[in-house]
Amino acid sequence: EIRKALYKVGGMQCSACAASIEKAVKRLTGIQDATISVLHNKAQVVYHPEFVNEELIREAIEDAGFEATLME
Ligand code: 9UX
Repeated sequence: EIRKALYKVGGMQCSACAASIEKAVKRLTGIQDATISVLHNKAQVVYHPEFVNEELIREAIEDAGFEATLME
């Protein structure tokens, strides 16, 4: 099973910001893909719910230094 989570992300200013979020999220077990858009202030994450959940992903983005709000 895979699920998708979309987050509004605050605090990104450059592509290095997006790269650091992608790295932080992909470090979690159960992440299939993470696509970060500086332009749209969004993070789209595809994950396996047996291993990880929306809140753990949100916390990983926050721990990387950004504001994250689950959208859907
Ligand atoms: Mo550069 Mo993006 O310091 O924060 S990584 S603006």
